[in-house]
Amino acid sequence: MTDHALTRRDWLKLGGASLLAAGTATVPSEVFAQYTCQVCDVPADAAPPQKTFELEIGDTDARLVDGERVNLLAFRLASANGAWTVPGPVLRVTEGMTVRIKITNLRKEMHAFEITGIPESKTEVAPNCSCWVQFTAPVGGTYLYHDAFGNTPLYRLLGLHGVLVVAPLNGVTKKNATNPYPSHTPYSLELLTAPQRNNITKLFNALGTTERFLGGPEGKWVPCTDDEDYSHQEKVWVMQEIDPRFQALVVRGQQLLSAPQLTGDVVNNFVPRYFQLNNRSGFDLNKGEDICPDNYIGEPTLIRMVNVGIAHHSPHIHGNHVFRLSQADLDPASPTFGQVQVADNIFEVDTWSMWPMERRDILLPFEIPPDIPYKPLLATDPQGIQFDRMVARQAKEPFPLRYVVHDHVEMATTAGGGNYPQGMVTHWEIMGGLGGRKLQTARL
Ligand SMILES: [Cu+2]
Repeated sequence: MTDHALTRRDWLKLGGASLLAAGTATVPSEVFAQYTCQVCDVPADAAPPQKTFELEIGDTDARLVDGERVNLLAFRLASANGAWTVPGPVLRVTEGMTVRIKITNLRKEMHAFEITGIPESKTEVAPNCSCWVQFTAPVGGTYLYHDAFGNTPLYRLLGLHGVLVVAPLNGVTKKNATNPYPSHTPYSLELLTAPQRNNITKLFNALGTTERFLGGPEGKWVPCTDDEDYSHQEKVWVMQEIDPRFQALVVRGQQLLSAPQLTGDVVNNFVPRYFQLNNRSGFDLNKGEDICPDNYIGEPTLIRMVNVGIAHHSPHIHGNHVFRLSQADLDPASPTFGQVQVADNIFEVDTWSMWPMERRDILLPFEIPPDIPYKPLLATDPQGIQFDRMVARQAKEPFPLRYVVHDHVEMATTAGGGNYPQGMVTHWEIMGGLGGRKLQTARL
């Protein structure tokens, strides 16, 4: 790299090449062969699965924020009857479970499947064929499934990616003299090192029980149930990028078009023009329960973030700091490559890095923002009369309070080559003061 300022392309290279095994091998679709289905069933004597998913690989399209349309490769649950989604469906399992996944390739080129950090989940699937994989769910955390066929990020960038959430087996803190309410955490406490366990335990126990994190027993983090993609207190954000020149290679029902000038070196040829969360950007991210946390004070929210693109991102939020709970080990040379690393020293940050293939869990505490006129009154008025005035719209800052979420890597706040702020920009929302959810539910 030269000593002048980084160009856009250099940034992309930095993001992609430094962390990915950036394959320059021939892209699979260059070879148009007749495939026969390989035998890839789980052995007849394999343990019976406790959870089974059937995924299909096919194609779909999407309208981008500026009206452009692109074709995408997509996953769907075989049972979903036609609902192809990018990212793919959120798969939820519990640590230690025997999980079986059937992958059926409805496209006309070879595809592959793997879950980062779970080597047994890896397979390849020929056109119109199915393969089964079976594995034991690893420790609690956020995982990413994707198609890395040919050892390039091509199919991942074209849309074949999704999140697997592993719920912990022993994630609940103990009730004792100093801790009146057991707290759910996203991690298996017994499997953590002492510093990790202490940090996670202290933070999740503090929720709802301290002067800073209000709410009492209602102020706890509540995990998603098994059949939910997301909930009030748990969101899944998939950061992705679109280069329409690559998407144009996807033609519905046909083999991927051949374009060696692009696919011969995906990382260096890919120039993202759209920067998205869950396949939307800018105006299209102004609402959506999958993305926008809209909760009351004292409803801490976990955000599971993965970056499936090849650019580096640096998300930043206003209003509250977040707690950086865990990340994936991204060092291919590390013996724990791909595994979830829970922080042994939890940092409170207002921006954090998201390298390609990074998976990070962060906790948005929904504490009282430091810049609203509520906290000074707390000592004399624990019920928060000022908050009541705000709810009644008698104060200068009525609810909801909305705070921006955006990327500090500025290019990612644009769309279509400069249209600002139509990129990776959204918001979170404080709907009201303490106990607001209860009141709202009572009214309904
Ligand atoms: Cu900002």
